[in-house]
Amino acid sequence: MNDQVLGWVRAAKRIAVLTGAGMSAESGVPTFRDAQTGLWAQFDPAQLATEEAFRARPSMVWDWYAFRREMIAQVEPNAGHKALADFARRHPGRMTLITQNVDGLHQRAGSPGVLALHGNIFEDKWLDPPKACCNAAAAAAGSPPYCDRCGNMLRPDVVWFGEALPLRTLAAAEDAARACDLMLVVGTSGVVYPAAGLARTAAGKVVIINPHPTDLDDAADAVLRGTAAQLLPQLMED
Ligand code: BJW
Repeated sequence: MNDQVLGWVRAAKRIAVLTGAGMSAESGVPTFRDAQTGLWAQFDPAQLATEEAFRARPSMVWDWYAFRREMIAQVEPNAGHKALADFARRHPGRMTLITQNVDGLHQRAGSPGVLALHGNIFEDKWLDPPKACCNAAAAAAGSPPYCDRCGNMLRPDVVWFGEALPLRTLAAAEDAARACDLMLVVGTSGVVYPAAGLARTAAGKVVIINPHPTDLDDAADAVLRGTAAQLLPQLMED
């Protein structure tokens, strides 16, 4: 382990952690953009992760999310998720955990107050503003489920391209980035904004944990080439 970075962790009063899909890779959740194994190695994201795609092919997009829900429900938080949750338990109030992941694994590991920028794959919301007749608990079974009075469809409560991030969650993440003296950027390619911008506006030192180069490496004070489940337990052990 890099002694300089260990020193930064020990000295930091406020640590922000920004995680991406690589955080959950060792739990068995595929990333998006890894060339061979990524979810988008065979799919065009514009065909799946936009409102336009859902309106054009609701069953196809719904079924893709249903497949991912089933897969994620079967995996467990890894040693990296657990190291962050344990650190938060030992150092209440010292760390803010910001994630782009929709898989809920940080929350299942026990991390408190997770700022989930891109939503939660296990929750649904109405595609169009709900009317009085739209009752999610009584939605007609379908792929996707729908309101049998007005035809409104349920969709996963995740943030697609072109959609705004949850306002308060993003504001809290921006505050944490501006206030931190250390930001750990774990398992993200750093290509999706505004999440990636948090690393560029971090007030403190920026440390990247990733086995491969990322778009944020130029913003880093240190880059640790390794995986989340290997490096986080060593880094967060104190
Ligand atoms: C490991 C590892 C191991 C492997 N350990 N590491 C500024 C500039 C340019 C464009 C824009 C901009 N601002 C906004 C945009 C547009 C757009 C955008 O960013 N486009 C770019 C792609 C060009 N952004 C948006 O549209 C956002 N909305 C927005 O800006 O709204 C504005 C608005 C305001 C007001 C009103 C209306 C609109 C929304 C972005 C939503 C992103 N959604 C997705 C899908 C979520 C749902 C789902 O899960 O299906 O979020 S896209 C996808 O990418 C997902 C991820 O959270 C996100 C980031 O991916 P991530 O996590 O980085 O994964 P990968 O696969 O890219 O990388 C994995 C990494 O892990 C790799 O580096 C590996 O090496 C590494 N790794 N194993 C550690 N074991």
